[in-house]
Order: sequence, then C-alpha cells, then structure tokens
Amino acid sequence: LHRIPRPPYRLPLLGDVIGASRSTPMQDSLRYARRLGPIFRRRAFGKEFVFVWGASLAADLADETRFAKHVGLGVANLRPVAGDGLFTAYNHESNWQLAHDVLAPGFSREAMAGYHVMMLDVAARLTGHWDRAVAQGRPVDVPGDMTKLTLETISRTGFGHDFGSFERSRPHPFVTAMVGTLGYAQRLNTVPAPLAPWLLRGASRRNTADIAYLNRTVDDLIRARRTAGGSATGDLLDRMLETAHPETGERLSAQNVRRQVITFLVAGHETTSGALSFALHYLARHPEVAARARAEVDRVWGGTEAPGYEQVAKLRYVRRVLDEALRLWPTAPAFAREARRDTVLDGTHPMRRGAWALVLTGMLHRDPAVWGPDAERFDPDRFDAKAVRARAPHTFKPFGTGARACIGRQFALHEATLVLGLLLRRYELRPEPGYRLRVTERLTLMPEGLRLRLERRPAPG
Ligand code: MNH
Repeated sequence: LHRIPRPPYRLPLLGDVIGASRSTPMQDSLRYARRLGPIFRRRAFGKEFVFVWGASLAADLADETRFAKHVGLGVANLRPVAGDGLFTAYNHESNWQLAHDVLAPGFSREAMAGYHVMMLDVAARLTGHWDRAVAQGRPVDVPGDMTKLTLETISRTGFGHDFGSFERSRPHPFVTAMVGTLGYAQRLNTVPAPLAPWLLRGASRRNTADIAYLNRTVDDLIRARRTAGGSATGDLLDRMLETAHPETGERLSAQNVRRQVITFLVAGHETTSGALSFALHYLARHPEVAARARAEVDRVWGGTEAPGYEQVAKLRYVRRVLDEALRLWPTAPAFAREARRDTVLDGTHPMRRGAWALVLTGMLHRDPAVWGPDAERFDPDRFDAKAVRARAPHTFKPFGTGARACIGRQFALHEATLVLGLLLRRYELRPEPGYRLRVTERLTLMPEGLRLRLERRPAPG
C-alpha cells in the first residue's frame, strides 16, 4: 500500500480532506487523479481508499476469475432503501442470482421490442411539452424534463404505472424523495461514520421520511397489481410477482419484490436522464455534430411518423453521440471491485482477499494513453467501428463490468437513442448564451441548470 501515491498533506483525524469538497466528491477525485496518477490513495476518517483509473489496472480489475463487484461506499449506503435488491445485493446473497435469473428475460430482445411502443408514447408527451415551450418562446429545463421522461418510461414499461410527470409543474414527490436519499447516501461518505447520527441528524430524519415515502408508493403500486391479478403485458412487475425460478422453482419474497421495484424505479431512470441531458448539451454546443446526427435520422427514418423498433439501432451516429457523452460524463461515475482471493493487481500491487478499489470511470475514459492527447474533447468519431476495434478492451465502462454489470444497458441505450432521434428530427437545439457546464453529484452525475432554446423544424417527409 505504501507504494501507492497519496496527497501530501494529511490531518490527524480527518485525513486527506484539504481541498476536498463535500458536494462534488467525484469531480474532486478526478482532480486528485490528475495529480497522483493511475492508482492513488485517499484517507478519510481513519479509512484508506484506493482509487484506480489507469487502463491496464482497470482491465486487470475486470478479470472476473480474480475480482468481483464490491458493495461499498455509496452503494452500501443505499442498503437501507434497496436492501438485497439487484444493485445493492452482496455477492453471497442468494437473492441476487434468483432475481437476476427471473428478471433477465425482461431485458431480452423480444421484451425490449414490446416496450418500444410505450417508449414512443412517453416521448410524445415530452415533445408535446416542448412544443408548448417553443410556442411560448420559453427555454426548456433539460435535466428536469429528461427525468420526467425516463421516470415515466421505466414506470410504465416495467410496472404499468403512470406518475403523471408531464402533467405536474413540480417534480413528482417520488423523485424528490429519491433525490433526497441519493444525496444522503453520498453525504454519509463525507462525515466520520460514528459522528453521522449527530452531524446529519436533521438530514437523517428527512431520509427516514423519504424512505418511508418510497416504500409507501411502491407498496401501493404492488397492491394495485395484486388486486388486478396481473397485467396483460407480462412486464417486470408480473415477473417479480409471478415467475418462479426456471430450475429451483423459487420465487421472490414480498419484501424482496418491494426492494426490486424501488431499485428499478431509481436505477432505471436517474442515470439515463443524466446521459440524455449531457448528450443534448453537447449536441447544442456542437452544431456540426447535430447536423450530422440529424441527417442520419432523416435518412434512416425518412417520413415515418413513428419509427419502428428495428429503426432505432440503425441510428449508428446518434448512438456514438450518446457513447461519447457517457465517455466524458459516465452518469454512474465509479464502481468498486474486490479481490476474490489474495492476488497481485496488474503484477505490482498485492491485494488480500476482500481488499477493494474504486474504478474512477470518468478518469479511465479520459486516460490520454487510451484516448489520445485530446481526450477532453467531445468527438463521437471515437466510437466508429474502426476506432473501437483499435482500442484496448475494458477501456469504456459506463455500465460497469462482469456479472454485476448493468442489466438495463440495452433498455437505456434503446430509450436514449430513440429519444435523441425524435428530438433531433423535431427541433434545432440552441444553447443558452453564457451557460457553462456545471455538474451536480448525488451519487450520479447531472448537468446543473442546463436549459436549451428550441426551434421547430419542418415536419419530416
Ligand atoms: Mn444500470 C447496475 C450504469 C441504466 C438497472 N448500472 C449498473 C452499474 C452501472 C450502471 C455502472 C454497475 C454498478 C456497480 O458495479 O456497482 N445504468 C447505468 C447507466 C445507465 C443505466 C450509466 C444509463 C445510461 N440501469 C439502467 C436502467 C436500468 C438499470 C435503464 C433498469 C431498467 N443497473 C440496473 C441494475 C443494476 C445496474 C438493476 C444492478 C445489476 C446487478 O448487480 O445485477
């Protein structure tokens, strides 16, 4: 451990908190990363944390025979809300495999094709909302509206539930409660654990209320479905309630279903909303990229009113725009890996069984050794087929890695590509003069205060 660089100044009790900011731990770590190199340590409140972002180190941590997901820090702080739900389950908890096997078919090609029409429907609510803003000459609130869109999409496709987000002027209380819990989970890492009950007393009370609200909402939703005796669609909730494991015949318990529903409602919209928001920011900033993407949409979709499921994956360039936005701002900005047994990381750093390190995705995605000297520049061509083939594996990891990687990846990519295509076809996107990208953190990343001015384009065809 002593060979891993760390910041030079250290306070006796607090550790490396000089120059650290409580509200932006991730962007902070990126600054440390630039100073300290591909692997470094930070100490906080008596605990030592190891951060990794160099490509060969990150690639080694992706080796599933020696490493696995570590439930720690921010993820562990969500256990009171999400318990042994898919995202927060420990590797040894049997409910992980059970839920994974029961729910994975909910993300198959056929399942996705079934969600497509509902996704189009939600997107039409967004464009209705944005058309009214255009008519009134108002700018649009990008992160706010993307959050409405992605929450409605996951709640309707997964759970047959309508939060009515676009009919409200303020965020749905479910979103407020969720943002509260995510922010609280992040803040728990910024105070010494023994002092948290005092330092965060008020926040902790609010957090308890937030969790209670999330539970109530979800319990109502589950009760409604039980009363209705299932839906006609065989969605995620039907699977959770009715599907037995194909081999063991086991089913999810009521308590576990509640945790899965919360997990999917939260994990299923917050990060996708951020990804869409960052992509729209870059599209507005790079008119030449927007023009190329728009030309592709016009060419591939032509005059079709509602693009079909297969027509979404054909938007190759739009998809690259999304990948490039996720490269610079991976909205789930880190993931942790632990050693399954005593091993040596990248041939240099001995690790004991259970020792873990945090992979800083945002820095891995900016490693000049991989992405070149202009790694900070937005350029979707980094994802054309030839460039991708030429790059080392495990260098682009916005969805994590291995068995515990994101189960909703295809879902998010389909939804986001579809929506970007629809928006590019319908509007010209203009940045607000003077806006500079600021990124807020609540475990996930989101561009703060991003607004765009829109102009309607003539209807296609
Ligand atoms: Mn998602 C796991 C990023 C969209 C549901 N997701 C992960 C992980 C990352 C991630 C990174 C792994 C975390 C870790 O190793 O600790 N997820 C994203 C991003 C987007 C996203 C960047 C959008 C863009 N995720 C979605 C969507 C859903 C979803 C959409 C659901 C519909 N994600 C999950 C679940 C897990 C997960 C569930 C946990 C999977 C597991 O551990 O088995």
